[in-house]
Amino acid sequence: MIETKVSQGIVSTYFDKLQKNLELDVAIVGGGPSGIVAAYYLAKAGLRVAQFDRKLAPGGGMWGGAMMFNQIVIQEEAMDIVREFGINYAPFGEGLYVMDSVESTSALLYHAVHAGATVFNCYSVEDVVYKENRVSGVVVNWTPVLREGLHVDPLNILARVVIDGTGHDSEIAATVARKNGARLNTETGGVVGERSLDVTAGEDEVVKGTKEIYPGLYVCGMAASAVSGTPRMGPIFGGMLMSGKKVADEIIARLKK
Ligand code: 48F
Repeated sequence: MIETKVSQGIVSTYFDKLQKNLELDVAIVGGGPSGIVAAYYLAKAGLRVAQFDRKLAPGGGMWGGAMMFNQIVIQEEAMDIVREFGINYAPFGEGLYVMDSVESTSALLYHAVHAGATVFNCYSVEDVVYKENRVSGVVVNWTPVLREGLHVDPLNILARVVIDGTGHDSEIAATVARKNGARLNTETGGVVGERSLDVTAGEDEVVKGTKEIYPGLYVCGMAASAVSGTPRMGPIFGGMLMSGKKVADEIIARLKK
């Protein structure tokens, strides 16, 4: 019967997909622009990568441009990445380019999945797997389960490295520090906290702050900014794309040795 065939198609292939992703090279927490760019380059390099986002529609803060004016701005230094994803753009002077935020976000997501990354939406990462003083995976649960406060245990997924791409709250780095008394590779040993807005410094420093901050745990995007205490930069997205590419390049160099 067609009705059950439809259900079978979904259930059997979904559980195949989940099972294939229980042991990963890279688990990316958060589906914002930095994490999606990282997913794309990691998958393109042939690594097993999955990305988990608690929302129904991953994409983080990129869909809405600024104040829901759905345009974004990107500077010259990041334009190679924009071209790699085939996004339309228009020059706006002073080395800046504008593009449609909906086209940009959907292009990032499309290319990441097409390159071989698996995106699990509606998944919240509530903890990490922490063994022998290193981060070794993620602990996931359905977002609606957590929102409802239901008493349901999560599932565990192992990964050789984990990327915290959770944005302004740097949730994973904060969890690792808080729960395990872990000393992060930052000035204070903890999450320093993002500073107020400075576009130039923010864009530059977010890329510098993109690194391994604890054995097995990397940060990218606004999570990198929050962890290292660098300024926010507002709705210019080049730093997010470059941060995603940098974290991917570092991990590829390490895991492909
Ligand atoms: O914040 P977000 O867009 O990440 P980003 O890559 O980009 C930041 C920019 O959008 C913007 C900015 C730059 O100019 O300031 O804000 O740093 O997206 C983070 C994603 O992570 C998900 C969340 O739903 C969002 O889509 N997320 C956060 N915590 C968790 C999570 C979690 N614990 N588990 C799963 N997903």
